[in-house]
Amino acid sequence: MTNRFYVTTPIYYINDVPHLGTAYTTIAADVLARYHRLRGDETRFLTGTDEHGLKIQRVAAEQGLDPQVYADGLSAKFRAAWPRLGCAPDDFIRTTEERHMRGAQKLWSTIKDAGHIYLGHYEGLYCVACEAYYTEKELALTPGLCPVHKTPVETVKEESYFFKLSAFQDKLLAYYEAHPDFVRPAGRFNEVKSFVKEGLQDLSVSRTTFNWGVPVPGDDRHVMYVWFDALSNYMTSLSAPEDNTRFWPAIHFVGKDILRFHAIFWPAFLMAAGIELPKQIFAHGFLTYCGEKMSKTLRNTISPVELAEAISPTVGVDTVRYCLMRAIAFGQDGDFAIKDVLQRYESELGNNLGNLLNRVKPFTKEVLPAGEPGQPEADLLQAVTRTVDAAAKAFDDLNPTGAITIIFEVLTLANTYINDTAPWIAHKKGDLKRVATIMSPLLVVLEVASVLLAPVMPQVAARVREQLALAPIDWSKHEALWPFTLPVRPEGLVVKGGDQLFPRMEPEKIEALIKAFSPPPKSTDVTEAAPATTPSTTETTVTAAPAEATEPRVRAPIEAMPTISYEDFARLDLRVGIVVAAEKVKKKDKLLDLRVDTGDAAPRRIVAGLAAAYTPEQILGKRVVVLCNLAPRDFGKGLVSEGMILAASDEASLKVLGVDGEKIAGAKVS
Ligand code: ME8
Repeated sequence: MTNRFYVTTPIYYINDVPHLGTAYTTIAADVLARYHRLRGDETRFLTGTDEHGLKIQRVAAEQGLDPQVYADGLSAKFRAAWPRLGCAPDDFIRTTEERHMRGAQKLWSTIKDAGHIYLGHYEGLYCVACEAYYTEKELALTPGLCPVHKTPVETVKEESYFFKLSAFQDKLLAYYEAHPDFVRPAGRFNEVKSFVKEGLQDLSVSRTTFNWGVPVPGDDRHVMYVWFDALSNYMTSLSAPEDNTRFWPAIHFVGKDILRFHAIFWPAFLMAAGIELPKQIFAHGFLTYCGEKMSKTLRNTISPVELAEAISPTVGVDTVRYCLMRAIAFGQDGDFAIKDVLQRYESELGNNLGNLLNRVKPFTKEVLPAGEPGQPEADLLQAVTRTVDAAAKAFDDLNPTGAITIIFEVLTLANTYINDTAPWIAHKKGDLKRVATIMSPLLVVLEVASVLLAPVMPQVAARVREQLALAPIDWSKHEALWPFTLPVRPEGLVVKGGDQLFPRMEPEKIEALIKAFSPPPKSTDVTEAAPATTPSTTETTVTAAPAEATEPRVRAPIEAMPTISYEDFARLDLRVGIVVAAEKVKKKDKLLDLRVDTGDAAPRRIVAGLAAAYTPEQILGKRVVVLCNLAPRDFGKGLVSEGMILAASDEASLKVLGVDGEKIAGAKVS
């Protein structure tokens, strides 16, 4: 019987572009999907975008865009980002697609026909960013504010369809009891059980206050609650365009923030519709940045593609994948730190994996008959066999961190084996048979590693295989390649060699990476720096900065402007603004189309000639100084700028003016 594996990520909200946090889930799902492909399982990996709801309708309106046009643009960014991170989903579903809307309506009708949906009224405290209601109790620690986003909740009252969630309390508890691995990790499963035991209330599953959603079948005054719509994607993707329903049930990978929706609501909907429940729901932890969840709303995100490209055009993507999977035990929280990434690049990837390949290359350029293997050779091969089994167990157990640790242990053993057997001595003596004997298990280690590491580092694995003169892995075939039987190297196959896998980084590059991907220093850093007698890091950075300009730059003569009165100056409405959205203007390569939060009811549109100096990703989230009462300027085709961002320019560059510290949007500049 064919084994099947169906893994899903959450479908991401499109209120911004993908970041390292969302990449974390997607990469984890890709790693597991690739592992199953290598096991020969029929595998399906689904991701996509969640495009309905008030949040999206509002952002689109703020940008003066039709929600569908807005959704098309943002969804395309998600679709394009994943292959650039080595991820190969089998399907990318969008909730605005016809196939999905039809599927969601079918699920609704099945549940309604079974008598589990009724019409009523709802009043509650709603967080638009979560698209969820909160009880007073849940807001006890953050009165009036969403506990996740720290933004105000709104009181919402509306006619609504309700799902009879209360009727599923006992059924859910019985199911949990019978399926002890339904939710993992176990600690989170306990939280889910406690929540259900406290009692479930019926769930409001439709909205009338906005219309950007899937119409409720038979009552188009209502659109479906975005979570009802979104959760159904895991099934709707299987029904169209072709029938893939054989893949159900799925394993859902989700962040811990949305576990309740997946472990309570979703199973209850499925029970109500008479559909088999998911195989498992795995809630992983948060990727944090300086201890805070990396999130679009908190504006502390890092672009994974930019990070990967900055590390290396060849192995940057796999370095990012490796670090995310290795550094953060799957299920726990973990902080992103560029220094940690650089350290792993050098010590684990460079000094262990890269070094092993390098050390083998000089002794394997020709085919030589090997002698009888001795104890060290036999020991190493046994360790490889154990590694193949143990890594498979770890991946089967959804523990990529464990799998990587196990695989790297055998690489360390192989490096120690080279130290102990010292092939260079035999080589110097001209004992080439001994050299070949020593090399023989090392070639097995490297070939096996090129498969075992392929789920996490597909491009690096391909490079290792190329250098070893092995055929590339064909991911499109569901071929069982996991080396439970150790490979035998064909006679006559010499090692091709090639560039270093992880070349040592120059100190300047390391410094530039640290600078680019470290959090901005807090405003207090300068005043809290070490006493003046000891040079502090802050001081070093400050004094080092002017040295960047190696040649003294000659300033053009300045033409003084006429003097103005203080009253003239006071008429300028200068404020701190935060760039909340940015994109290039088509066919105008100097312009960026920005939305800047200047403390007004809605972000203002500013069209700025900054495209040569900043990419949209670089300017996003920046605190800038905005002249807010400048007369609007029309750039044509509806492109009207409502202010000006102050920037300093000389012949060399153009830089926007920032503000020290974390001043709020709208803070007065004078
Ligand atoms: O919740 N660390 O979408 P979303 C780890 N549309 N994972 C993170 C993360 C971080 N800092 N930030 C985001 C939604 N994620 C809904 C889902 S599914 C039917 C609907 C990941 O764009 C994590 O998987 O807010 C989290 O659960 C998901 O992105 C939330 O993405």
